[in-house]
Amino acid sequence: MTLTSPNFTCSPAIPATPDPAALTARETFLADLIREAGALARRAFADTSTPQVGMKGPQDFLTETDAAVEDLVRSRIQASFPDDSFLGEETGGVATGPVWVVDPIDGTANFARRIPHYCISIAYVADGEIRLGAIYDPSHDELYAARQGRGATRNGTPIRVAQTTRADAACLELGWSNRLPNATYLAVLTAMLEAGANVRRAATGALGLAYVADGRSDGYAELHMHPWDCLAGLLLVEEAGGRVCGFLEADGLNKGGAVLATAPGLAELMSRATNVTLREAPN
Ligand code: LIP
Repeated sequence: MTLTSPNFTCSPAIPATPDPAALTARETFLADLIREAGALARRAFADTSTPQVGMKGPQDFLTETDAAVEDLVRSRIQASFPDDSFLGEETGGVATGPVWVVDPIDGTANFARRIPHYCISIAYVADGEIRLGAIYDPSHDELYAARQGRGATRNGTPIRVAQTTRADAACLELGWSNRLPNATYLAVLTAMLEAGANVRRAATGALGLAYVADGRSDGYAELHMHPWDCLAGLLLVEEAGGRVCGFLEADGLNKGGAVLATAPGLAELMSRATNVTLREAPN
């Protein structure tokens, strides 16, 4: 089975390491942008008129708000950083050189059923590295942010992954979709449960990853995710002291791929249960 994400192409990354000032400008811009986009999503969520919900495929929902948020984010980025590329879940794009990778509403299935557990996820990738990541939960006004090498925060307060080491005290999250056979996910779920862990699924992988970074969850795994679902969250977890898989190294920007992010004390359990290799822990 070849798993490729639709509607965008990716050419070899053009090495481009933004200078610190250019990255700081994007970091500040991103915090303001994701809150503006979150306010749009929150207004739409509060609108009790019948939401327009379409289906992109089995169990793959699309709301008017997904499209509206992506349009807003794309237009703001193109106005402020016209030389950067854009790659969005709903309108695609070309991931060459420095690129913004955007999920306008992650947790669309929740949003469509008026479950207040969804977020906006935006990452900035340059020179083959995730440089910036932001995940905003409009329902709780929680903004998760990270810059490569400078830690992770929630609403400006530094966050760290959990110190959990015992499987029978662990709470993990497993995501799934119909891009892989059910048996594949059931094998992982069985391994986690038999190890003694508790397992959740909340239908927004980005928030699931943010919660690992924040110590609210001990690990997140999903055996195929699109780049817009996971890049911001992977940076958050690594910057908060967690262990993550090498998503970009496995050509995830072009093909998507397996995602694993975990508290350090559960790294071996999670890697064994999912058969996903983790990046070496930083010194
Ligand atoms: C969601 C992902 C989640 C996956 C869901 C869905 P969306 O993204 O964040 O990891 O398990 O099936 O794909 O579609 O809500 O943006």
